Amino acid sequence: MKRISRALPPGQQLAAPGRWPIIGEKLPDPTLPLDRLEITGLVREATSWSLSDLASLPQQSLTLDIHCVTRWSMLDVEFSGVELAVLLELAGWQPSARFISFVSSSSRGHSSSLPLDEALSLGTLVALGYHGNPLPVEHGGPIRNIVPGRYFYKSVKWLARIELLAEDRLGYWEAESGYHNRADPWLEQRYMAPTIDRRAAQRLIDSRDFSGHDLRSLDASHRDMQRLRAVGSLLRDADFRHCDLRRADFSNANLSNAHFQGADLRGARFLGADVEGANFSGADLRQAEWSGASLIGCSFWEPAGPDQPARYARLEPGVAPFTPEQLDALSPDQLEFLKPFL
Ligand SMILES: Nc1nc2c(c(=O)[nH]1)N[C@H]1C(S)=C(S)[C@@H](COP(=O)(O)O)O[C@H]1N2
Ligand SMILES: [Mo]
Repeated sequence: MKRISRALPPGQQLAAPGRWPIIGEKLPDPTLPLDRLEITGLVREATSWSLSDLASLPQQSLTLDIHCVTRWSMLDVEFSGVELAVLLELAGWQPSARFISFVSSSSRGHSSSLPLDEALSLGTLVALGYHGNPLPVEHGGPIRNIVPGRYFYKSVKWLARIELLAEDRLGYWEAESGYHNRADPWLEQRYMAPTIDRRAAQRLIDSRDFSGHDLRSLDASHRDMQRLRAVGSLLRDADFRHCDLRRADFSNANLSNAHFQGADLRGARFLGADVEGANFSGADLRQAEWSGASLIGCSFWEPAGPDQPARYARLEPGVAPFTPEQLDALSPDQLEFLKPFL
């Protein structure tokens, strides 16, 4: 049995015990088969494996830590299956193959890629089992690749095809959402640089209307943006530290991993927003509205760091802004902090 496990990488926190969050697509495309794996591209011969073919190959078990880019981690998770190296050995690859793409049976053709040598040296597993049971479909079963040492978005659910390529082909999150293509959690490679130049960003900040824009990794820190309209905006990783955002409307926005430390968010609206992994430490959240918002991996306080004291969000005692389901998604120490307010 192999074991790959360490302490938590920077900016990660433990998920609620016993609750493995479901991130991204919830289910595969119902019209596509789930019990076959193709290996194609720059191989000696394209091969196709059924689930039982895979199960009859030597099974390797692997215990590792899951680190999701939205800041939750799970330690000591055990997967079992066939090592990628074994499958590729059987398929044989051409010398021109330098990248590997893992393609899912999903309606959006979800995929993720890695340099081939990296996929092999990291010990990528084509997993069929999870703690001794078949991998459940909501977590990518029956066949999923597992890439140790990378954010979990490199581990594709409902793996249907492995393709060897001469040039890299960005995966779904990497191309659509600016997730970092290297994805090393120890280097916090979460996102690529912003999509928008400084001048265009300044114009939007001045207009206080972000509605419908893609402003990933925008730097808007220390701005006065009271009543900002950001309905439906894409603001992953955006920096709103110490902003005045009183009565801003972030309804249905994607704010995963957004930074709100020290922001004034009194009366702000986050209805139906995705705030997974967002940081609200030290923010003033009185009268903010959260119904339907997804809070997996969110922070409302953070401990003291080398150059800053501990910071706590400000909430009204006795006013419970979150539902029990929303609280379920929080890490135990975040929940502990919120308890007196609920
Ligand atoms: N097909 C598919 N695979 C996927 C995703 C997805 O949306 N679709 N999301 C990725 C991301 S971002 C993460 S964190 C993990 C989540 O796996 P889980 O839902 O089993 O926790 O799956 C990865 N693989
Ligand atoms: Mo993720």
